[in-house]
Amino acid sequence: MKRVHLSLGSNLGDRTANIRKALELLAEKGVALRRLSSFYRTEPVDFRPQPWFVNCVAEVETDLMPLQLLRAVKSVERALGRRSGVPKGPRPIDIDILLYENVAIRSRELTIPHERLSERRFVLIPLREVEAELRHPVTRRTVMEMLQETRDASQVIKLKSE
Ligand code: PH2
Ligand code: MG
Ligand code: MG
Repeated sequence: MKRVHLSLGSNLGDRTANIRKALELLAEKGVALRRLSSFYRTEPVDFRPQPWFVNCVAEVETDLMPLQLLRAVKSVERALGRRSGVPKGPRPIDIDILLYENVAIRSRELTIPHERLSERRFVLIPLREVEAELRHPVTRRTVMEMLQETRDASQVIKLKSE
């Protein structure tokens, strides 16, 4: 089994329900949930004029190889109504592969670790909750160090747990 960290986000429809449904559908495809961060209300970054997101980070285990995992992720996004629209614009679900063991991959289809991992508070804050001591496989920075060094100042607000 490989240990993987995923970032999940939604800013259309019932945002927390979309994320929970995505985790259920991933489990059906052999991507088993091990740990889940709190849910956070997060200010949009990159493309600002859109609704706030709900974001979280999941630690999962899978036997799928990286490109198989990417296909599973894309099929779950489609099942939840994801359509190609404005790049970085509103979406019912976005599932990004942040880390896959200590693997570093750079191909046309997939880059692991995720290219913007160290720049996004909406990723680093939930990731810190799940695995504070984790190190970026390429830069060797811990999550805490990346969080201290990021220039992102967008708001990330913990939701009350249900
Ligand atoms: N995803 C994006 C672009 N901007 N902003 C927040 N707060 N959360 C996201 O998940 C997000 C974003 C593109 O994937
Ligand atoms: Mg994304
Ligand atoms: Mg994505």
